[in-house]
Amino acid sequence: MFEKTLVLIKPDGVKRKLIGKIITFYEDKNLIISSLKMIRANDKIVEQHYVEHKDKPFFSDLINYLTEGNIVAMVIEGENAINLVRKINGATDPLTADMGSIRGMFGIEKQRNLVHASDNIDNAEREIKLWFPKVENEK
Ligand code: FUP
Repeated sequence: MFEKTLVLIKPDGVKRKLIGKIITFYEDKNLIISSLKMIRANDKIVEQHYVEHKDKPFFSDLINYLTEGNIVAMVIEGENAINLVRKINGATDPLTADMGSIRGMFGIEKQRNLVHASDNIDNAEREIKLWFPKVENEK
């Protein structure tokens, strides 16, 4: 199925100058970057983004991490884009992530794991609206 998914390159990915390498992973699998912007996120948007984790013990650390520096937000499209992008990203913990994945190759720790990608169609739609609320969303 042709899908859209929301991907973030988190502040550690930007600081470590991995933007180009990370985007290349997606493009090399023929996925399309249909929207892209760099932003410094505020607490409000990140809290909404990670609403499903709001009661977890790591929630406040997660908000601090996502707001500490610039983020690259992207909408990525293609056949099975949701699952394909999550496979390219690798498991949440870089220690267990496949070595050929972004987190497996460049990840150092479980929380600062470089990238985010939507995990299902409903969340993809919700997250795309959250990060790209205006014209980009109407394409
Ligand atoms: P993922 O879907 O791979 O991004 O992972 P989750 O939705 O499970 O977790 C979201 C973010 O919370 C992760 F990217 C990192 C952080 N996290 C922790 O800091 N500690 C944990 O035990 C689990 C997740």
